[in-house]
Amino acid sequence: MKKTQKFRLLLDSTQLDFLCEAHNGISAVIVEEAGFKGIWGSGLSLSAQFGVRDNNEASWTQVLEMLEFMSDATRVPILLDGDTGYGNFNNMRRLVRKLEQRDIAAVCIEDKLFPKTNSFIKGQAQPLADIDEFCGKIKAGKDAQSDDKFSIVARVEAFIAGWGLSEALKRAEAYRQAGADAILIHSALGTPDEVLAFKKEWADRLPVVIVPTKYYATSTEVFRNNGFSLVIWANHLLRASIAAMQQTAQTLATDRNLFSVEDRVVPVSEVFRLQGAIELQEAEKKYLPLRQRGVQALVLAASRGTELGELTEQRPKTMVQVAGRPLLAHIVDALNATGIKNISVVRGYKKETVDLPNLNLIDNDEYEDSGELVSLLKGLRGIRQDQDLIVSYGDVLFNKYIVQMLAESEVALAVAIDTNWIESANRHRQADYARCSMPHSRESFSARVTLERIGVDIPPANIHGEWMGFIKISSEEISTLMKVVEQMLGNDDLRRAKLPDLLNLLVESGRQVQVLYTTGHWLDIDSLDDVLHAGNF
Ligand code: SPV
Ligand code: MG
Repeated sequence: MKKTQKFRLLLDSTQLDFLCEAHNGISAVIVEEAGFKGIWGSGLSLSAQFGVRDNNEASWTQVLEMLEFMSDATRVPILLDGDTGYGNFNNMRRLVRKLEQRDIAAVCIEDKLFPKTNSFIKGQAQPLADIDEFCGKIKAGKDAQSDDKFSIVARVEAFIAGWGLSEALKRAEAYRQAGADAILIHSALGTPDEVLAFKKEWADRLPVVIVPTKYYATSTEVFRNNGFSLVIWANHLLRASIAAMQQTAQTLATDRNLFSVEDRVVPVSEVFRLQGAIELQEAEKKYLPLRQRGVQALVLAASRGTELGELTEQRPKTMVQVAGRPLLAHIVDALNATGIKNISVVRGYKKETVDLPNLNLIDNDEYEDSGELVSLLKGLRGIRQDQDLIVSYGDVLFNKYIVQMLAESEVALAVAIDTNWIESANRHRQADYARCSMPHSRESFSARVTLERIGVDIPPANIHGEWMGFIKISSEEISTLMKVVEQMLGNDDLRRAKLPDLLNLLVESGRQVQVLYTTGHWLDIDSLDDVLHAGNF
């Protein structure tokens, strides 16, 4: 339903409804969230939030700009407090057209002179508009609207200016005949006497709107029982925010710390929520190329690395010093060098020693009687689900281009395979050899090579390379992979399964794991000899 129609229904229904003031985008959202069916674009509050007086010091286009933010941020109709219409009938026509373009449902104009003054500042001294002139303005506004549900509320200031009931009724009737859709009868008394007297005589000729700022102690039942259409809470969010801001500013100025105020302010996450940050994240998933969403890394580093003997008595292998810094620091450097900042590390053995800054630390306290898959699952559960992922072991040194290549591949799953596997074989290392859909060659450069199997037992004639321990997983694939790992771990025999077992299972079940061939430029640390080598890497 269009906002104009929603507002007209509020006006015309026999039930009492309420509008609450808002003065910018975020206060409009707050009003809507609180459950109000409409918003009062208060002239007092809008001018106050600009830091100027309610005397048309802010131009009408400045008001209009703010209204556009308010309207864009909400679905409930906005009734603009349009002061006197910012000029004569001609200004009023243009105002109505501009309001319609911004999806503002209605405007209220008051029968005073431009530039106006707030009704609560020396109201009695304020001159009223000529009735005929004001009627012309209403007619011009009605003729200018292109949506026949757009509403014009005529505000009668006779009581404010010190005139009596008969002047108020005379004016209201003239405005009704000029085409107004409702009458706002304003009063600065501390009791509802004037508006009640008006309503009694006026009866139901047109819906009647009131602003009980000064007669705030009156029970809402009185308004309901007397058949008013709309009650406007005209400036209370502005006043609430002024009180909160003054208190916070005072405390900050005196205490000079943030902890005095932290409990009194909303968390920044609430600001983001009100701004609609979640919608943008969803849209990014839909529209942004993967590369721009960023890539994260998950380093599996829970095991001790007993093969390094004494070196890992006090710390896990990932924290063993290589060229004066822990292995993990070198890994973090290489990841950072490819632009990967979001790095999670699964730690287990001597976990308190894995304490480098800027890491998302995930604990695997079952590291002793479980395998890599348990660490992987804990890791997958503890990372962002909306970024592509590079999984790495915590004991490899590598040139950044290897990770870069993986990060840039746009497939769901990919692994890096070193064609220089003979070197490992010559060093008599147990390596994770890979059999692929085609060997590394000129053709394989442009072909889509996929993984067929990883294992330590592949016959040399079938080996196409050595898996370096990296897996690239696209963000869309993370949740699927989590389910596969959960299923595998449901089987007790697979509790100690390793990443190659997972890759083999994926391949066997028909998933494509892309192979990216590279040659050398990495080193895994499996022996004291490797630690020494690593110093020169
Ligand atoms: C406003 O909210 O700007 C109004 C209502 O016009 S009052 O301040 O009561 O005049
Ligand atoms: Mg006003």
